[in-house]
Amino acid sequence: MSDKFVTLYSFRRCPYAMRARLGLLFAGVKVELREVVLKNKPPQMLAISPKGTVPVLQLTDGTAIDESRDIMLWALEQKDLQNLLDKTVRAEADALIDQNDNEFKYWLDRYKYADRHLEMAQEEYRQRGEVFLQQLEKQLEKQAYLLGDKVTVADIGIMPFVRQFAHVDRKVFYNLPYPNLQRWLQDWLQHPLFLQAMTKFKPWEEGDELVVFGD
Ligand SMILES: N[C@@H](CCC(=O)N[C@@H](CS)C(=O)NCC(=O)O)C(=O)O
Repeated sequence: MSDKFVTLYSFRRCPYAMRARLGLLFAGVKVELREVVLKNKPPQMLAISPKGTVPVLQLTDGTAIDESRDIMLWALEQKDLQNLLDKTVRAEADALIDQNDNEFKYWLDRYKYADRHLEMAQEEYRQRGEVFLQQLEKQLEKQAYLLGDKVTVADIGIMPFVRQFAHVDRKVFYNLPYPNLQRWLQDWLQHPLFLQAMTKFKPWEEGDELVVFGD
């Protein structure tokens, strides 16, 4: 960790790490980025968070935040120019993210890795996941973002998981009867901060030059 920067241990393709990076970018908080290879996690990361999941944010006082949701919140609590933590919808945002993390993610994993979960057919896993997508579609029928006409923490917290679901089979996803959800996802995939969140970095090694994320 440098003296000046908070450090983010990240993995580009991980949806949890994506939401953390989006939170930092929306907040305009610059961090030192350390790209992790999951098969070879840096001991520096494991020393501060032995559970070994990404993302992990290490604050300048050494404190580690090792839940993606807490990293988004920490970032937006520093600076929230676009009011992503809008108090009027905060409880709804929390409930929707809970549902994403506790229910949708379960079916998403099984849909994505159906060959490792032979109890049900892939299509059935997809349909279970779609229950959440139908709920999102209903929200998006009446507004541009999940909880209104402005971005909230629910959008950035959930978008990476819907993206992963869509990318299991794009053809199938874009043929489902969820035009508003498809439009919402498409908009996110082209959003400048999402594109910035997906910048590629080479895996971090001790002694590397500092990589600043969020410039
Ligand atoms: N609840 C954690 C979950 C993070 C998580 O499971 N990340 C995955 C990658 S997407 C991971 O690091 N898995 C450990 C591994 O594969 O070794 C969070 O929200 O940060």
